[in-house]
Amino acid sequence: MYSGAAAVATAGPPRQDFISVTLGPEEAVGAAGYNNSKAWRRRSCWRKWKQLSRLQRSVILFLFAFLAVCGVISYTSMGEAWKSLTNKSLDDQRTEQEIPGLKLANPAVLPAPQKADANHGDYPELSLQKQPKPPHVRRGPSNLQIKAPWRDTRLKTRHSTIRAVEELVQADKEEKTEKSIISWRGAVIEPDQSTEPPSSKIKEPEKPSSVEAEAQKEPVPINERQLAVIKAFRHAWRGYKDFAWGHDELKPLSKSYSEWFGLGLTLIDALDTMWILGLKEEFEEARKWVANDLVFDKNVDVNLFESTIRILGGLLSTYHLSGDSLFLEKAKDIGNRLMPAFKTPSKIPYSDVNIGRGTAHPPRWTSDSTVAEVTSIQLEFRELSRLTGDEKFQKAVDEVMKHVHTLSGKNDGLVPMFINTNSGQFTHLGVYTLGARADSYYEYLLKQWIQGGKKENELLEDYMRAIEGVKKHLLQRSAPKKLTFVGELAHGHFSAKMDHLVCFLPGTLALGAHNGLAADHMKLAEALIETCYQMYAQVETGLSPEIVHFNLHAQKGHKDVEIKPADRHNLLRPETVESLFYMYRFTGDKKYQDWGWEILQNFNKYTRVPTGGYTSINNVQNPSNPEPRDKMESFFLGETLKYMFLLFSDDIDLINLDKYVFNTEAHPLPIWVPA
Ligand code: DMJ
Repeated sequence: MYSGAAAVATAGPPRQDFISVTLGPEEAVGAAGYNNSKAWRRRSCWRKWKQLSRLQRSVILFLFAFLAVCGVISYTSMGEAWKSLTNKSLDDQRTEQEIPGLKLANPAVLPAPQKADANHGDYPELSLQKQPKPPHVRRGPSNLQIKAPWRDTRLKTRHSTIRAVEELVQADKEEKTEKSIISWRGAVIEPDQSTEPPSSKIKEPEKPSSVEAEAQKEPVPINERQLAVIKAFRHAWRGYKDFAWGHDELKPLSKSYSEWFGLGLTLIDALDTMWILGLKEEFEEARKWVANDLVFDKNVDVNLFESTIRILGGLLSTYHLSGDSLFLEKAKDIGNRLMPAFKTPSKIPYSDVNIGRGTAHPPRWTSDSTVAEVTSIQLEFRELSRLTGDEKFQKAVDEVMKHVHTLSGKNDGLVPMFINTNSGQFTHLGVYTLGARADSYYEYLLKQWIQGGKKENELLEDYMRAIEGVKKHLLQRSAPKKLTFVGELAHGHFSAKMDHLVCFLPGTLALGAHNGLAADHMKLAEALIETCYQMYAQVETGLSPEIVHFNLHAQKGHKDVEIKPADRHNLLRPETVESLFYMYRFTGDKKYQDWGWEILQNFNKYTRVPTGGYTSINNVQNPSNPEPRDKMESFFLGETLKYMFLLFSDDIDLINLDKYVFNTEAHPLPIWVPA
C-alpha cells in the first residue's frame, strides 16, 4: 500500500509551478488533435525536454533521483515494521496457546483477586497482552475504598523477586532438609537450622492522598532473611495442606489435625500472611476453600474473642489487601453470627456463641467473661460497621469500652482480669497483670484511638493512665543484668512473674510514642524489648518459655531468668517478634533484626518437623529433647511468621504503620482517615 503511493510520486509529471514551459499555437492545436497518440506524446516530451536549459534539466533529474531514493527507503522500513508487527502478534498468540505457564514466569506477581465468583485461576495482569481492566476490582462501596499503597506496583515487583530467587534455591533446600534430621521420642526434627466520646456515627475513610505517589516509588527487593521466612512459611503450609487441610490446627508429628471451632482456623489466619509474603498459588488455593467450603451455618460453639481476632480480623484484612469481596461477605456473615453474644443483662458479651443456633452463653462454671476478651474485639467490629454501613457492630463494642471506662475496681488504670456479664462489674478484684486475660485490653485502648483518627479521648486517657499504673506498680529490674520487666500484683504483693504474652507491650509503647505520646514510652519500650530478647537468649534452646520469673537479687550461678517446670513450654508465640518489628520500624536499629533472625533460626532448629509444619514444644531448656507437643497454633502462620517477614523488610510501606493498625492477631486494618 505504502510502496504503491511512493511509485505514483516517482512517476508523476514535473510540477508546472516549478518548470515554466511556453508552448506555441501550433503545438497547442496539435496537442488537442492528437491527444491519444503515444508516439506523438513521446516526441513532444522529448522536444520539450530539449528546449529546457541545462540547469532546468539538472534540477528535474535531481528531483527524480531524490524522490526515487525516498520511495525506496520508505518502502523498506515500512515493510520491516509491518513484518515484525505481524510476527509479534503471531508469536504472542502462539506463546499463550502452547505454553500458558510462560505467562507466569516473567512478571510473576500477585495480582488482586478479581472476583468473588468465577475464574480465579486467571491473572489478567500476568498476561503478555494488555487486558481490559476488570470492572470489579474494588473494595466494597466506592466511598470506602482504601487502596493499599503498595498493592499495585510495589507488591508486584516484590513478588517477582520472591518467585525467581525462591525457585532457584528450592531444590537445594529441600535436599538439605531431608539430610539433616535428628529424632527423639519418635519425633523427627531438623537441627540447625481531650474528652470527646467515641462517635456512634459510622466513619468514612478517605483514600490516602499519597497513594499515587507511593505507587511510583522504587520497590524494595526481598532479602535473604525474608526469603528464609518464606521458606519457613511454605514448610508450615505444606504440613497443614498435607495433613490438616480445612481443619483448625495441624498436628505435625501425628500427621493429623485438631478441631477447635471446625472453621479452618489456620487457613483463615494465614490468608493475609500469604498475601503479604507473595505466595500467590497458596493464596489462591486457600481462597477457593473459603469460597467453596467455609460455612458458618454450623451448630458449633465458638469463643467470641478468638473467632473475632482470628476469623473476622483475618477476613477483613484479607479483604483490604486483596480487594476481593468474597472476604467481606464472609466477614459480614461471621460478624452477624457473633452478635448474639452481646445480648446480656449488662451488654458485656458472653464468652461463647453458637454461630449456627444464634445463642450465646458464658463458660459453664461462671457468668464472668475475661476482660481482655471483651475489650479486644473492637477494632474488628468497628471496621465491619464502617465497611457495611451497619452501625450495630460498632455500637455493641463501643458500649463495652464506655462501660469499662466508667468502672471502679481499677488500680491506677490497671484492670482486673474478669468482668461479670450480669452485673457488668469487675470480679476477682486485686490482681493486676499485663499478661493473660488482661493483655490486649491495653493494646486495644491505644489501637482503637489510632484506628479512629486519634479523636476518642477516653481511650487515650485510659491508655495513658494504665501505662502510669504499670510504671508505678509493675515495673522492676532484675539481677544481675538489671533487666526492666513487668511483673504482677496480687492483693498488694508483687510477683516477679512475667508471661511471654507481656512482650506485646514494647511494640505497643513504641507505636504510641510514634503517634505522639510521651517520649519516655519509647525509652521503656527499648528496655522491655531487651528483656523479652533475654527471655530467649538466656535459655538453652534460645527459645522463650511461656512464663519466666526474674531474679531480683544476684545469686552466684544464676541468670536473670528462672523457669518453673510447668512454664517451660513454647507455643510458637509471636509477641517478641511483633515488638521487634515495631522497634525496628521506628528506630532502624539493626540489632532488632538480628535478634529476630536468631529466634527464627532457633524455631527452625527445635520446632521444625521435616515432614511439614512446626510444633509447639514442652521444654525450652532441653536442646537434645525439647519434647514436641504435636501442635502448630494458627497464630504461628497468622502472626509469628508475618511479623518476622515484616521485621526483616526495609520497606516501610510494606504495611505502613501510619495507614494500618494491626489487630491483636496481626491482621492489618486501615486507620480511618479523619474527614
Ligand atoms: C494470639 O491469639 C493473639 O496474639 C492474642 O492476643 C494472644 N494470644 C495469641 C498469641 O500468643
